[in-house]
Amino acid sequence: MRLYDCSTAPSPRRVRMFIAEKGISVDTVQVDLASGEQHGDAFAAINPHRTVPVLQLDDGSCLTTTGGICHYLERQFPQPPLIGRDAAEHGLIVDLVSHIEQDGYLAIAEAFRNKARSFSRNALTGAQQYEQIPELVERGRSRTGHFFVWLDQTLQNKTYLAGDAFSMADISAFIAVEFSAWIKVPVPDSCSALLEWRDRISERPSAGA
Ligand SMILES: N[C@@H](CCC(=O)N[C@@H](CS)C(=O)NCC(=O)O)C(=O)O
Repeated sequence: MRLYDCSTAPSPRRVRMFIAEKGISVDTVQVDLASGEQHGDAFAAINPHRTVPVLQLDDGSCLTTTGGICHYLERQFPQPPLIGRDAAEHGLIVDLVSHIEQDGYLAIAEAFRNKARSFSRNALTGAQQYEQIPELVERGRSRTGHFFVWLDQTLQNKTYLAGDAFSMADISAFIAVEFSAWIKVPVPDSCSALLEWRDRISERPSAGA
């Protein structure tokens, strides 16, 4: 197996943290997103969507989303379980991750990619070029604030997002909260459950992966 990674980007960091929690090691190849390596022919042949992370399996086939990669690793390395210990918990974690991606990552990316000069013709990832829409910057920032409130409410009286067990939902949300620093939207002091949870997750060795 080989992980196509970018040490500075949030999505591959989710996979690195997942791998660290599993206690396994995977060879990695750095893809230089800043210089546009993802758009070169060599990487486009590996992932036509031109994003990282990508997990290349031993037979040469490639998984090209964080979700696909983490679900594959969960099947291959079931311990410790990170996507649920039973059917109900599995469904809950998949639900949570879906909301975190829609309302967290996409909101932050909307604010970031529609502002940063380096993305002036690449407001969305992938082969097609899309111009920035400046109005989406404020909308993304506002959505990020609502995302924090939702996380805070979800964490009331809980150690982890899905309950008493650490999971892929915590990994996904923790890195989304870290990603929000890129748009300088801080977690408000009123979100005390979220702030306490963030401190708890940041103490895990995998948080530095
Ligand atoms: N849906 C993909 C999204 C991955 C993604 O957006 N990755 C970003 C880095 S965090 C990327 O590769 N960006 C390439 C670019 O900006 O051109 C996943 O879940 O893995």
